[in-house]
Amino acid sequence: MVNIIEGKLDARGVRIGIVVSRFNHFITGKLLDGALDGLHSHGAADDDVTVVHVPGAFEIPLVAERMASSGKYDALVCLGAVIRGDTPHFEYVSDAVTRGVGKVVWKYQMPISFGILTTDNVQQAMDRSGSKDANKGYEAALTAIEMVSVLSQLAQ
Ligand code: INI
Repeated sequence: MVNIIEGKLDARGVRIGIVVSRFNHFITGKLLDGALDGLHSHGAADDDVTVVHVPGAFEIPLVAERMASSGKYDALVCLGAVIRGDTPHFEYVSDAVTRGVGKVVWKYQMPISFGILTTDNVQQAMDRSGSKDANKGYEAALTAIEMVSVLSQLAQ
């Protein structure tokens, strides 16, 4: 018989930290709404959810690192929107935040979902910050819940 481990989408009792950047807030606010919707609709209690606002996506990894090291969270959800402009700044910010969040995942071996949009234009970002499944924040929240469940089953 094959052993199958699958994550359950049950956020009851799961302590979640959200780091969300303000840059492009008309998008990141919607990602945050989507993430909170995803958590609430899967049983998360308000008291178990902490939201930290940071200026831009570049600042996300440092705060994620602090939250991870605190031991107060079972998973983190990182939300941001890096939208391509006319300068290479986009490449530097998106590269730094991707690598930075990845390092925190490996250092603390904890589920940290990547709800940071890196898009070529505003329209692409809007298309990914709609409701439910069309919202990468919602998706990132569900990923975090699922990964907490997968890792806890692997630890048994
Ligand atoms: N920050 C973003 O979150 N998204 C962007 O699109 C962006 N662009 O394009 O510049 C951006 N820049 C700010 C950056 O994240 C830092 O906050 C800033 O460089 C100060 O450290």
